[in-house]
Amino acid sequence: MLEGLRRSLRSFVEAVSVREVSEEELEGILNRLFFSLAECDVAVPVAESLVERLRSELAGLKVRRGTRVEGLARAALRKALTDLLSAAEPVDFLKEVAEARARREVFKVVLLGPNGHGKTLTAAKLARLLLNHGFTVVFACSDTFRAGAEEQLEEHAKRLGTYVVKHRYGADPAAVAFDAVAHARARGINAVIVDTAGRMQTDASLMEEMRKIVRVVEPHLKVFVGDALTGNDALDQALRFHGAVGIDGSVLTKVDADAKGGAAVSIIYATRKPILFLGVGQRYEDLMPFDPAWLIDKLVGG
Ligand SMILES: Nc1nc2c(ncn2[C@@H]2O[C@H](COP(=O)(O)OP(=O)(O)O)[C@@H](O)[C@H]2O)c(=O)[nH]1
Ligand SMILES: [Mg+2]
Repeated sequence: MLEGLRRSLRSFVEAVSVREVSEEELEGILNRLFFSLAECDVAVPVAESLVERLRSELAGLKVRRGTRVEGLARAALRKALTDLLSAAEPVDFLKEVAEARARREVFKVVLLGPNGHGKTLTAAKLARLLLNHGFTVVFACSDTFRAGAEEQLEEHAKRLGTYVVKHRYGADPAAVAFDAVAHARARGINAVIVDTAGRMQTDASLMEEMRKIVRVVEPHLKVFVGDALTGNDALDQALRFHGAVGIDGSVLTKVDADAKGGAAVSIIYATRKPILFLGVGQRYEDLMPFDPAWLIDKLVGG
């Protein structure tokens, strides 16, 4: 997990620490850092911003050899990453669900994102988490487009001991979501998780469909689900969905298989919205609450 990014940050720290470097050499080192960040799926504007911050922290400082410099370089990196990642206000998912329950509201979360990025499995993982914390949950199968979508969600529901509200294939996804909310209200169910489609004949009709679901359901959270393995594509898609409906945060999936690690930093920086969870495997419990401090520790070390 995240080895690539960790490695490129570590070689930066080493390059400035092993011996005294001139301003020119520092430029070369920062250049190399920029390219290795880009190779690790850190989006270009994010890599630029990180390098810029490091340049201003480290320039002027007569960079000398030894552990002191290593400490300074690490501190500069930590500071730069903290600035980047604090662009987003954190969201406490379980707390928000608990607060909705206290207000006697059904908590509504809509999962959005491209096909195959992990929406349906994430829906099941979120349900597992809520059930473990004593909430009741129902799914809305608002992917009425892809063959097998209902069966997939029903299989999860069966294993979790919960229920799927669904219509026929080709039905209006917003109507399904609306019915699920009504179903939850009528039965005192705490939360509705709306699973949506990722592919349509045209992009415009998919975005129109998402906007309609959001209009009808008025969700507490609109969560983009993006696959870390797709790197910069996940970032572009996050911005696309954010532009269409205004997301509240993201779940980054398949982080267990992601050797590069740049997608998380890029998505937070570009959307200015937090990552709520990381998907770190195919089991229901493979959902990790995301904490920027954890990421920074993992990337920069102590
Ligand atoms: N390794 C791993 N696989 C995942 C993760 N999340 C989803 N997947 C897999 O990715 C594939 C697509 O997931 P799915 O939920 O059907 O995507 P959807 O089309 O967005 O609903 C499935 O094979 C999932 O098991 C994850 O965090 N780690
Ligand atoms: Mg799906």
